[in-house]
Parts: sequence; C-alpha cells; structure tokens
Amino acid sequence: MFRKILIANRGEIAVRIIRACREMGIQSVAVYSEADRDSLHTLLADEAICIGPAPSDKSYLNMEQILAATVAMKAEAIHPGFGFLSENAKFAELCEKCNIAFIGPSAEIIHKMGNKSEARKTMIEAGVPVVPGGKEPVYTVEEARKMADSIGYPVMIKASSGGGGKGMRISYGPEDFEANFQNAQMESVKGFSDDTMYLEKYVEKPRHIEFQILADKYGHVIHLGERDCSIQRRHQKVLEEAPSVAICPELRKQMGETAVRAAKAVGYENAGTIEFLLDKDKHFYFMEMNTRIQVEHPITEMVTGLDLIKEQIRVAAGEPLSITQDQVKLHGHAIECRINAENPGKNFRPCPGRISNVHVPGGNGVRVDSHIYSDYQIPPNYDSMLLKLIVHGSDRASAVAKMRSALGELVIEGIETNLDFQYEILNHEAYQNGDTDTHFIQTYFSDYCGGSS
Ligand code: MV4
Repeated sequence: MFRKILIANRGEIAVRIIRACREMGIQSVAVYSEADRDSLHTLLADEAICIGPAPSDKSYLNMEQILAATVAMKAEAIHPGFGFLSENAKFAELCEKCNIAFIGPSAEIIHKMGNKSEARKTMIEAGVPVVPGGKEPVYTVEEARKMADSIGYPVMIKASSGGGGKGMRISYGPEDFEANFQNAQMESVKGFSDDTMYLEKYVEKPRHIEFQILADKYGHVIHLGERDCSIQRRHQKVLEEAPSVAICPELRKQMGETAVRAAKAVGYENAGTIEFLLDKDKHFYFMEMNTRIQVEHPITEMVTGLDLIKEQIRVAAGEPLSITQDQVKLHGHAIECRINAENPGKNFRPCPGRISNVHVPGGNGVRVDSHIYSDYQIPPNYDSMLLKLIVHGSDRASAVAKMRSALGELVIEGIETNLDFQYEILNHEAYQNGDTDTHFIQTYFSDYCGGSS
C-alpha cells in the first residue's frame, strides 16, 4: 500500500480523499493555490504545498508544479479527483514516466475514451449497443450530409473531443443541417482544436443513466448498479439518485453486464462510469465513458455500502478487488442534491462571497460532503459547488422525505445558493412520481431558465 498520496484537487473532493487516506493510515499531501491558503483541504491534510497563483491554469492545472510537489513531498501516488487533470492523458503519462502512481486508468485508456468517435467505434466492435448513426467520424459538410440523410432526421451532431454538450447540435432536417454542422464543428475547433465530428440519431427526451464500474489490475471488473442523472441544467447535473425508477432488476442486469463488457473491451482499470441514454421504450445506448471518480459517487456508496475512493486507492496499489459481482447488493434508495453558490433568480450566475454562518443537517442516513465552514471566503476562480447533501432511505419515498427534511434544515448564510431551487424540485409532483427525463428542468422550471437547453 502507498505510504503517502498527493491530492491534485481542491474543494469537497479533496477533503473526501484526505479523509479516505486518513482512515487507511496513508499520509496525505494537499496542493493549494494562493487563493486556497485557508481552504479546508489545505488545513485538513497532513502536509500542504502551494503550487501557484489563483487561476487554475497556473495552479491546479499546472502539471510541472504538481509533479515537482509530488517529488519534493515524497508522495508515491497522485489522486486527481474530478475535473482539473483527472481526465488528462498527458498528465497520466507524465505520472507514469516519473514513476508516480496515477490513481485512475492508464494514459492510453484516458486518451482512447476521450476520443468519443473512437470510443463509439470500439463499443460497436465490442457488441455494446450505441445510438443508431455513423460508425466512422466525419470532417466535411458534404460527407456529413450524406450520412445524416441515410440516418434520417432529427440527427445529433457531436464533436469527437466534446462531452458535456460542447460542440453538439441537433438538426431537424436537411434545411438546417449545414448551419448546425458548421456551428458544432466551429465550436469544436475553437474549444478543442479538433474538427472530428460524428453523427447519431437524435433520441427524444431520454433519461441519463450511468453505471459505476470498478476494475483491478487482474482483469476483474464489476458494476455497482446505476445512477439516474436525468435532472440537469445546461449539462450540469443538479440532483442524482440511485437506483433509477426506470430500471427493473432484469434491465439492471442487462445494462450492468453491458457496462462490464464495455470496460473489459478496453482493458479498463480503476473506477469508471459508463453513460447510457435510455429512451422511452427502455432501449439503452452507450454514450460515453468517464474515466474518473464522479461528483455523484456517494449515492452509489450509500446503496452498496462500499467506499469508492478507498477501492480506487487499493486497486491502484495493486490489490485485487475486495468483492465479486455476486457480493454486490443494492440496499434502499439514495439521493444527492448539489448545493452551489449561485443565484437561480439571475440565470444561475455564480455568487461567490463570504459564508457568514453554516448549519448542516444530520441524523440517520444523512451525509454532507463539503469543504465549507463559517467565515469561509469562497474564491471566485473555481467551480461554484459548495456542498453535496446525500440521503439514504429504505425506499424512494422515504429518501425523498428525508431530503426534504434535510434541505429544510440546511442553512448557508452570507451568499446566494440554489437551496430553494432544489427544494422546489423535490416538491414537484412530476419528480415525486419519478416522471423525470433530461428535459425536466426545461419543462417545469422554464421561468428559471432564461433560454434554451
Ligand atoms: C444525445 C441526446 C439525444 N440523442 N445524443 C448531452 C451531453 C452529452 N453527454 C450527450 N448529450 C446528449 N446526447 C443523442 N443521439 C441528448 C443528450 C442530452 C442530454 C444527455 C444526458 C443528460 C442531459 C442531456 C440534456 C440534453 C441533451
């Protein structure tokens, strides 16, 4: 096992990883920017080292600084958390070259799954269902139009380097195809310096269902069931739950086995997520693979009783998985609400500032993952997520009741948050009926949205 791990991240996930290290008897090293001197991860780790000024590209994205800090502090491994360098193949490769264990999959796999059109092709060849569409990428309007005509409209135009909705457009017919293709491609060239595009049939009002997988260095791969992340706003998840109301045990088995097959097809190692779209007729299609631990991993921990961060560290250190698929049992229902420093009344614009007072709920089945404290000054340079409120109940209705109670008790003073917006979602009849798809917020909260998608 590792003696010392450096955490190349900040905020609640850095705190979460420091706690896992401490429980495992592993020394933790925090890295922090000049804006994060008083942040909880800096204060909580066994050691901390400043890696540069506030802007992310000078600190949390600064590979050379982070590697130098790892060597200087004599850490043997780096946990990248999510965001920042977590899915940066170059960084994983530099770790490999420096003989530092990157707690995640290999650089090769990160690179392969980061290329969405190649990932799609790999999955087609592995017999994993994908959305009907092209097998090969396209580069020009002419070849794309031919493909779109044969797929049939509406079609989804996607950037191979995209994800999270960037470089993505819907075309409803041949009239609007050219403009949409060019816009999507332009966005991709600008954002990712890549003109590689691919096309899929547009799936209407799908659910976003993702399967958590775990894999060790010995070819063992298991899945830990699904998370339903359909409630999103502009491709940012707002509320997640496990299990999904849309999935019966037979479908779970089928999708889970497919997720495991997808991971095995690329020789996956460590924790990962297979994203599927689920259509109204319960057909499921592979979308993307995320090669990192995800924000919403706690709901999977609540229903499985596992600690995903510890599992990541163990398999990265060369230990075999601690459990087999047969030993994975799902219990009850978990919900996570993301509490952000933002103003829903003003188009959800971020609202950093000083938190004057915090009160967090507690009790049976209530979990709070956060880095905030009373008198904490939120730096304006980073993500606006402040706190993840997670509840676990014996069934969905009791989890919903517990979340409503916990949201009602949570107090964050001094700044604007989306707490009331979350409460409104929980109180909505459609939500309570489990009648949710990726258009939920647009459909029922259009007064908040101030625009499309
Ligand atoms: C789709 C789709 C419908 N049909 N692909 C959005 C981000 C990226 N991961 C893929 N996305 C979508 N791809 C086809 N062929 C609808 C979406 C989509 C979506 C997916 C998951 C969660 C929320 C979403 C919101 C809008 C669109």
